[in-house]
Amino acid sequence: MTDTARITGLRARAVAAPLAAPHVTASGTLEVAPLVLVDIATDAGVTGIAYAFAYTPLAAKPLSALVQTLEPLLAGQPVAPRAVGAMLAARFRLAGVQGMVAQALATVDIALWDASAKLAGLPLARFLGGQPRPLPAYDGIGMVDPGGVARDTEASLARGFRAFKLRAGRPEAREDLAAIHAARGAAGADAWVALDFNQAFTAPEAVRRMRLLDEAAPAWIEEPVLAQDHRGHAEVRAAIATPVQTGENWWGLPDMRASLDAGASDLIMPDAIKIGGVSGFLDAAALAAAEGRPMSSHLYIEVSAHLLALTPTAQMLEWFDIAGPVLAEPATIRDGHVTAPERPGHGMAWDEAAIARFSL
Ligand code: SMN
Ligand code: MG
Repeated sequence: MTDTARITGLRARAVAAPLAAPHVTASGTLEVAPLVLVDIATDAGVTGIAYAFAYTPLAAKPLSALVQTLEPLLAGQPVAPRAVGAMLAARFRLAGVQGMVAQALATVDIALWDASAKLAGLPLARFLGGQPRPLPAYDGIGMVDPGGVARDTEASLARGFRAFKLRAGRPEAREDLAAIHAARGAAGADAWVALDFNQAFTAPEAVRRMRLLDEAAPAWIEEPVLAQDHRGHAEVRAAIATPVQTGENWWGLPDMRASLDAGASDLIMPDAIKIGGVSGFLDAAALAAAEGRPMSSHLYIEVSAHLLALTPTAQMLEWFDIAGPVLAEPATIRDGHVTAPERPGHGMAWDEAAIARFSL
């Protein structure tokens, strides 16, 4: 009989990691990456870690405090992410497992999967029965003028990217069309270009704009309407040629199921934290396979690189490097692809000196 490793402590910290440049979307500009960094220590000598993106610096400290509050619930628990997740979900059922509560629980899930894989001495993808493999990745280009889009696309090409997602939703649709042409002018007429409206429009307005943008045949239009408006997504989808993409704002499997039931999208892209950590992402991958939906990732390059490697319908990995500045070995892009590292766990380790600099 083997001893089960048990949790001995948890530490959560808030940081504001710098972004290479402010990132402009149709629903606000990101100046920094507010992150909550979580360490879960075990009596087996390994520590599992995870981070969550807080989106706004206003939310970073409250989320960090919420995660820290879980420590007494976790102390003495086994390093068993699904069992611990079920216990925590039951404790928070009446409060609701959405928003910050869901983010907090997902960081615990990811840190415990990291610890489990480290205990086995395996990279997360191998621990889960798969193996790291190169995944096609795209870079994000902010909502700047066409000259800026061309410059940013060139810089991204020079770093090894071949595919690009443009933030869109400028005052006039023809300006978004000009941005697509600017990106393809830099990357080639056939370059893979997707669009993201970041929930900015009503369904009729999104359809009106896509009538013009359809002609450029983007790879997808992401979140044309409010994320939770599944019927609105379905309405847009029925009226346009471009595939509809959504999923980054689904809080767990119930939102995913509601979206699929509504016929809201052609493609899906869960966020490793909002969907419920490694456990939620694996469940989403199974559901995506059953539904025959191509699945991409949102943020969380490091964990997504392991999980998409096991996703039967994997499509694209989103490159949005929010954690690189606080990691000892940030993710890397090679020939347009990202491959999960062969280090045990998900492979992330903190750069403590950087954390001290960016601490909130
Ligand atoms: C996005 C929006 C806000 C923060 C990070 C990312 C975006 C995406 O919608 O798809 O990358
Ligand atoms: Mg998006």
